[in-house]
Amino acid sequence: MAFNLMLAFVAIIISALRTIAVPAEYVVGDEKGWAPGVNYMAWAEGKEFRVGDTLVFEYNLGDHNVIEVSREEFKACNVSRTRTALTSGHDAITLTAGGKKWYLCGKENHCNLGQKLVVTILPSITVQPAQSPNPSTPPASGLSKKISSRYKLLMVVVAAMIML
Ligand SMILES: [Cu+2]
Repeated sequence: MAFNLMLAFVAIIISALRTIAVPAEYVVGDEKGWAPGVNYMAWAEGKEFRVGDTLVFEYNLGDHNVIEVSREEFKACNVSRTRTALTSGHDAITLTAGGKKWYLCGKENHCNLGQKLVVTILPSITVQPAQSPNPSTPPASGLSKKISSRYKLLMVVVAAMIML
């Protein structure tokens, strides 16, 4: 009895863990890094940035910097307020909220040369594991996915309480 419960508990935990998305780390520009003349629009296209993910800006110390700016400043390549620049050469920014974020390099005319990045950050969500091959199972809608992962979490809690 206890063993069966334990097996069920382990199965539920594994199942629940599979629904949790692992945060991703993106090196901005990949091997080109953070530099003028790189098309960061193209780089960002098709990527899904989510809350919890990290952007890493790689560049030679002193050559560039990273400033988070407003949409207007981004468009104009003109930092109109006093803002703190990141200058380490390996600037990691963890995305903590959904929505748009704008970054540019504040050195010389680098922004005008394309050293600017806008990202759209999606909420961190749990991702359902691959559909079971069972054809009788209809594809779950977004809502039922949420309910089912909540249900799994509830089951984990219940199972833990029973075991304690
Ligand atoms: Cu620069």
